[in-house]
Amino acid sequence: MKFSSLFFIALFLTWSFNLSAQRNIQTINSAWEFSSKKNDATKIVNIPHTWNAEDAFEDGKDYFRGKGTYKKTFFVPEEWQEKRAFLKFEGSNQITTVFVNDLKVGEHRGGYTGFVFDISEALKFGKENKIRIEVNNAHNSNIPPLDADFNFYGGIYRDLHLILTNKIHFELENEATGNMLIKTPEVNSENAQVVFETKIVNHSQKAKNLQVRVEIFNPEKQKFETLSKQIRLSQGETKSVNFSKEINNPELWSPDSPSLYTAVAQISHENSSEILDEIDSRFGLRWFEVSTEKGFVLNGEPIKLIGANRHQDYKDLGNALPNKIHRSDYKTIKKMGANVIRTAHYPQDPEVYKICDELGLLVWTEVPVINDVTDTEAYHDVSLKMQREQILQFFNHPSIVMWGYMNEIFIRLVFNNEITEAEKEAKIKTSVELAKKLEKETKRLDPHRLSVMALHENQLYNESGIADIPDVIGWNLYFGWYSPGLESFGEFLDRQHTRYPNRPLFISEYGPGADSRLQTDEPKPWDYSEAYQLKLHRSYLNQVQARDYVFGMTAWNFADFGSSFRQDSRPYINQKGLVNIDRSKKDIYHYYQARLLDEPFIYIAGKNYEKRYPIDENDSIEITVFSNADKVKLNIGNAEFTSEVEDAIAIFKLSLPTGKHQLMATDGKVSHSREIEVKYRKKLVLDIAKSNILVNVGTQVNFTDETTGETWISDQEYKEGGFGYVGGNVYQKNEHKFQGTASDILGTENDPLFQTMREGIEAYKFDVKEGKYRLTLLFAEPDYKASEENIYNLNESQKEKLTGLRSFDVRINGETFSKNLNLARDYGNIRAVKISYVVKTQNGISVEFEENSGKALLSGIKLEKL
Ligand code: GCB
Repeated sequence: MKFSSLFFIALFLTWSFNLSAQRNIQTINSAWEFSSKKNDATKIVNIPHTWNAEDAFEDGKDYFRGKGTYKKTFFVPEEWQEKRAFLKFEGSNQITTVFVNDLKVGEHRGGYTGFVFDISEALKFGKENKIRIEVNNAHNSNIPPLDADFNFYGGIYRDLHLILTNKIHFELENEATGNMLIKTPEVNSENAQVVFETKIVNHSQKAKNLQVRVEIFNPEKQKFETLSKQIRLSQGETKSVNFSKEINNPELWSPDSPSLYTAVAQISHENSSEILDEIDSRFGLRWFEVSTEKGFVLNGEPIKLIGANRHQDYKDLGNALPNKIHRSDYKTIKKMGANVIRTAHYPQDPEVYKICDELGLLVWTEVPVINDVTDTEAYHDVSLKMQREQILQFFNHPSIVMWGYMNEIFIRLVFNNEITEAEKEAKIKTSVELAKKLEKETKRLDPHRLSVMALHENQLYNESGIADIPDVIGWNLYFGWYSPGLESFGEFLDRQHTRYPNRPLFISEYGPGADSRLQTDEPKPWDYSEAYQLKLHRSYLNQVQARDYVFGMTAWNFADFGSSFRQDSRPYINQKGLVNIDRSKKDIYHYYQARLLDEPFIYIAGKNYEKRYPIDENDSIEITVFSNADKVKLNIGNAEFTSEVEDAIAIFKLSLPTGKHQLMATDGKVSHSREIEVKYRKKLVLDIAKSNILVNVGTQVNFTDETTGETWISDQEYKEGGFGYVGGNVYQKNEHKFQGTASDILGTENDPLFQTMREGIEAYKFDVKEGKYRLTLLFAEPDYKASEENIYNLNESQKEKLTGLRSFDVRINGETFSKNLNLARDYGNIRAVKISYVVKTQNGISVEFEENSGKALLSGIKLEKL
């Protein structure tokens, strides 16, 4: 069959609905014809879909933000004349316009909430029909988010459903998207007051006498109540029908016991058993309050909230995730011992709130009003609409305890040097006004939950009064990362508490970037090592545990996520995750398990730190064990060691011979094993025939290449009989960062290896024996400002002029191997450069760097015996 006819079949859809009286819901995710302005070639895609899954991670800060079009043709049977048809989107970023047979049936602004369009009037019965959906993710100053540290992936990235109902049905449109609202205004351990609010639409040509029922099922799925009302609906009328019920001895919902009730609402004709429409929803019964004295109190019990934030993207998928991944993420979070989650920075997939209800995870959910506000009515209105949609769509979930509406809203303002005082005042004014409107709307819709916003470390939030608007505030605090000093964290909190003694505080974000490829025993801020991540999280956990007025904390972030402008050790990825973007776990995830789980837990840290390179046999190796016991044992062969546990950490300092060792840690109830391999640095030059020497020059961190499995060990100063650098300094681009350059190094996946370097280096020496060797030097020019294209477009004489920039000779054992090496001129700036030299020596290798202009530098060095 030719492709064109296959194509036609793929897109020609006959909806095989069973035309029973009740509503019929089905996904229409498969085989849409997709085209976009970026790439004119049409292709067939399945929803969930984003067009930015790849380009948001490619070189350069931009990814396509514009219009994408989805098309499909389908046959609508005659019988549908008796029905109403709706399209229900769970989320599509960010302006979505739907046409049926070229008639516009609706437009929705905002990328993170659901919406429903009634397409009934646009259908042609007994004929083919066309749907065209245009989605646009271009920057729009009237739609939040204006700016944020994550990718605004475009597309219909959540499920799309077609819903067919009887002409008499529960309302689907408007922000509540078909849910009956279930309110629990009063709950205590004896009684729960529950209100069920529905809206019924009569789209038929006649007035109708109807019966509306709500059946209630307990968490054991037994029906224990049927509430019922008779109503009369005239033609075209929509009517609210509410029920209330007092439930005695309620089975309360909590993280330990997430009991869920179910309500099923039905419409039938008066005196008829035939059901015209049916909807259902789960709900939970719980109450809570928060104060500085008691912290967060759920069902009368204080509970310190500890958990994480979570973004909705994933390796290679962008934000177009199957529900399975949404569910498994939250299971992983629960298994960490967390009891709270912040769905930063936007409402997430409906599946997310379902799983949080089921697992028992408390939720702070928020709308994406981030970093900046536009002072227009349109921007304010969309923000308010988003909050309405979020609240009404997710109202029934007992897991949700906080409705958020702003994140770091003054951050752009604070860092903008060009803004005038008057502009600044105007920004503050419009932000405060919007916050007041959002607060009012939040409370109007739901007076029983807490309202919240997240602030960055700046007093403007207090001074402007914005921090006093919501019930509670969250601070996003990055002491020990963006600002110096881990202890400054607690000091900051204490100052806040002294000034605002009645304000319960939440730490909505904290954490450093960490890369599983980078390991060290001497962690420092900005080295991206897992050890520094452990150090920071340990300290923050201790400091929060010591302060009752802090009612909770959520780590930034559960998983690494895409952010196209970031230039960290993995470019385009924010690496503050407790797990990687593919959800493989970093050590820190297991540390939280040891801190938070009640059941016995033990874990030998260092999943990516199995090779250890101490200096010599007198130098001990540090083995870190995470455990929630008081004491743990570590067995290596026949030897057994015991250590006390502090802050869920036991440290064993051991001297082990060269070679592989099986470690087994136990607390007597559970155990964990790991193999490590020890190689002493002093022996490396003697053993060069057996294994190469690879050094990550300019840093105290070991780097493991994920492709080759090779470890580039931390750098060291030369000492006789060994190897190491002579002269120079650790390169530091930004005085705040203690080492390296924060740039995407072109032409390599091993950015950290090239990002750190030694500048002004005089020599690198290896005291190896006579023989033939391959010596590989790694460089990257970190400074040169001209763009790469410029360099390639220059003619020879123009290039010659650039020799004034950094240039040096590489001499090996006195012989010049590279003359006038000018990395910018010859390769381009910020590009990985690798040069291998074959070297014959009688005794030792000494690589000397002779500067012609600027300072010499070196990123890495590898020596192999040939
Ligand atoms: C923040 C923001 C968050 C960023 C994070 C970071 O304060 O709220 O969106 O991703 O810092 O990693 O810089």
